[in-house]
Amino acid sequence: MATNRTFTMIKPDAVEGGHTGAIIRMIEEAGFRVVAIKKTQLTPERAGQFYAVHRERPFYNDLRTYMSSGAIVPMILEKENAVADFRKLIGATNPAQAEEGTIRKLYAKSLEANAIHGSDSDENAEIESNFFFSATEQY
Ligand code: RTP
Ligand code: MG
Repeated sequence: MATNRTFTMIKPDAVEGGHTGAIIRMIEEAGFRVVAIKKTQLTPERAGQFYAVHRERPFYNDLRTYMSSGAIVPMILEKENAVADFRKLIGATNPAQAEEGTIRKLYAKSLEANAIHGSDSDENAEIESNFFFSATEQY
């Protein structure tokens, strides 16, 4: 399988909780290379844009508010089979259903405040990477 990329962000609850370093360590120990990284905060408008695919869902407004409530740490990651392997590393959306040893099992607080995002396809990984990083920041 060829090396490819995924996009992630550590969400406000996990940054606020002081788990950024531990989460990045887990990601690197799982074999991912950090291609790009920063700390920033979304406005409600930009959070809504990022999760626009969910705009008809009942949780959309809460999600916008939560995702703009504090600092986040977006990253681009590289590894063989990056998208699928990263989704495995983070675990199920609902931490109550996440497997032992996954990032969400260890650090998520709730279904909404679930510590970390992971792209769900190669196509979305590229769109989401470009949402946060210019071409000259992606090494
Ligand atoms: P993500 O996009 O953040 O990696 O999460 P995911 O694929 O595992 O889950 P998705 O269905 O894309 O949902 C996006 C985020 O919305 C919040 N959520 N809240 N209250 C609710 O019912 C609910 N459901 C989802 C979570 O923060 C979820 O990660
Ligand atoms: Mg998703």
